[in-house]
Amino acid sequence: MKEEQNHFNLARASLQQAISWYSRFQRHGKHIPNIELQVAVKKDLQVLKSALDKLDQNVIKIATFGLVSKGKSAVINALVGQKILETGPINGVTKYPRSVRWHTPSGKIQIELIDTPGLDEIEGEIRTQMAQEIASQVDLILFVISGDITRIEYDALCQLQQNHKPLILVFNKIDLYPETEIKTIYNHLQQFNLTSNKQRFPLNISPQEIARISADPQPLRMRIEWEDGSVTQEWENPPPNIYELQEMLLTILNREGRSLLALNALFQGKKAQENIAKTTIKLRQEEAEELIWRYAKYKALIVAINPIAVLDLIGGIFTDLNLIRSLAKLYGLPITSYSAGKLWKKILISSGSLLIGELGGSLVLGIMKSTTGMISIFENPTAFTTYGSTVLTQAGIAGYGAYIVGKVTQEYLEKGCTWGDLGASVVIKEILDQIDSNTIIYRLKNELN
Ligand SMILES: Nc1nc2c(ncn2[C@@H]2O[C@H](COP(=O)(O)OP(=O)(O)O)[C@@H](O)[C@H]2O)c(=O)[nH]1
Ligand SMILES: [Mg+2]
Repeated sequence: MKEEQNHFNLARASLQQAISWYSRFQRHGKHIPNIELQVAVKKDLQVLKSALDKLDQNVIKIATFGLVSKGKSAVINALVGQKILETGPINGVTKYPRSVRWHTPSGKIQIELIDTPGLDEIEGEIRTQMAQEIASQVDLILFVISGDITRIEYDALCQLQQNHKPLILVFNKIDLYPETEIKTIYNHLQQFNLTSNKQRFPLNISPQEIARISADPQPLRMRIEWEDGSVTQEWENPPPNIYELQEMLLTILNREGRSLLALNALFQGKKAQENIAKTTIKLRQEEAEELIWRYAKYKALIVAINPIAVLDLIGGIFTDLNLIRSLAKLYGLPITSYSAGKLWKKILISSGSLLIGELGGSLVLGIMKSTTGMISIFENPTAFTTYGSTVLTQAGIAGYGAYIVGKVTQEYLEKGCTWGDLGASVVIKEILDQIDSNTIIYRLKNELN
């Protein structure tokens, strides 16, 4: 419980920090505000704010997904104990997503149940888009199947899994399929995993995440024998058998509901921030190119005019760090000077041989430059040309190095904008690292790694 509250608070702080950062008008330093950019990131900023709102409302959203007539609407009715949503055997009773409040027996958690049209009811693009949109907003997914799991359902499940939401496979209508065991469904899933081309991201559902229920059992014909010896037949509606799902949901929500909320809001916020970064980098492209070239020239110049080996190396590093900071300022993406240093190290590793060559070469050439420059020039006329060409080579490599640093910085700023202190990615990682292995979130952790 304490841990859950901590996760919740961390997520809040992280989102608040991001909102205040991206709402700040002056975050682009001295650069002229780009109106086009402000308009372009408006929607993502809104998403960021709604992630925080959702956290504050403290309502857990659960959506049903599945093919038509599997009983998605019936499952929600059974959970709330009322026939609120229309159900029916003909295709397409549920036309639009609808949501229903569920007051749980304990009353502690607020839950919103979202009913969706069947995945096979609306056509192609729109269907995928709507499903993904809902899936990206909810905290938990109930995927309803009955009879057996089909290839189409398996594919839909794989696609939903990309949202990194906990998922319960609801095997409905067990009154019609009393023989089917969880093990059977599980084995079929495994089979699909083996024969699919998605082996790199196999569907990851454990038997503990499969619930067998009958949300709206078929009426039973009852034979009634009366005292006077007469016999009549009557139809009786058995009550829903939803116990297994209810237990599963309540356990999850009590154990990790708030952590789930926190994680979800963070994922939503992370995506919005990455979008903002991407848009910013795209719309500031020209200014950035100019900046990078200017620094490349600077660096080449510093290296060329500096006769002392170690100093030109240090000068080069300074230019690189400044370039990183200037780019971060231009884009207005969060980066501290501490992370500029770390970024530089990363860049050094990632752009590998070239920069290391620059460093190594810089030292060797620099020393040659120092020795030929300081001592030999006066004694040996050919040393002068050696000095000159060494300088040119070294300056060229250094300038190109700065260019690479600039390019890689763009990439890192785009991906790394959520990796600072209290950044969404950092907090997500922290929550996942603390989570117990018996939780449903734990599965997400493996999925994300
Ligand atoms: N036998 C049986 N029928 C069910 C069960 N759950 C739902 N149904 C029926 O299946 C049909 C489709 O249900 P509905 O909830 O509208 O499916 P949806 O399209 O997935 O929302 C309806 O006629 C329901 O009465 C169940 O547990 N057992
Ligand atoms: Mg329906």
